[in-house]
Amino acid sequence: TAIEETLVLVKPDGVARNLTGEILRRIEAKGYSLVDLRMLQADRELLANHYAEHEGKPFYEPLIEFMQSGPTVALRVAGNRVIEGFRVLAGTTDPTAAAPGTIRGDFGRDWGLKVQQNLVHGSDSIESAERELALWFA
Ligand code: DAT
Ligand code: MG
Repeated sequence: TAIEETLVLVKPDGVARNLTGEILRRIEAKGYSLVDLRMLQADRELLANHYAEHEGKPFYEPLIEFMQSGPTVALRVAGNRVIEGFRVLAGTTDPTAAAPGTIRGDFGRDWGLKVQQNLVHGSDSIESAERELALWFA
């Protein structure tokens, strides 16, 4: 297998809860390599591009609002099968249902908001990883 790169985001809830270090620790402990890192306040244009596949869905507007609520940490992470591997580390989308041992399962919960605050994003395919890395590390 070829070495892949993926985009990981520590979303505004993860940054606000001081979980950036813990999330980085898990990625590094798994054996993946951190290639690049930046902290930024995402604007609507970036987020509309990033979440284009979800435009029109009921959670889209609250998601875009939430993602602008504070700084995000963007990580370029490399390793064999890292795209799949990080999504396993992250756990399922709904943090209530995410397995313990995963980032979302250990640190996430339902806060009663319209949006799922689930701490992290990970690209879901080689194509989306390339597209998303170009957006966040332009
Ligand atoms: P993932 O982040 O696990 O790849 P996704 O791409 O389907 O999930 O959705 C992107 C984000 O949108 C997700 O992290 C949280 C939010 N979201 C998804 N489904 C949702 C839902 N049913 N209700 C509220 N927010 C949702
Ligand atoms: Mg997704």
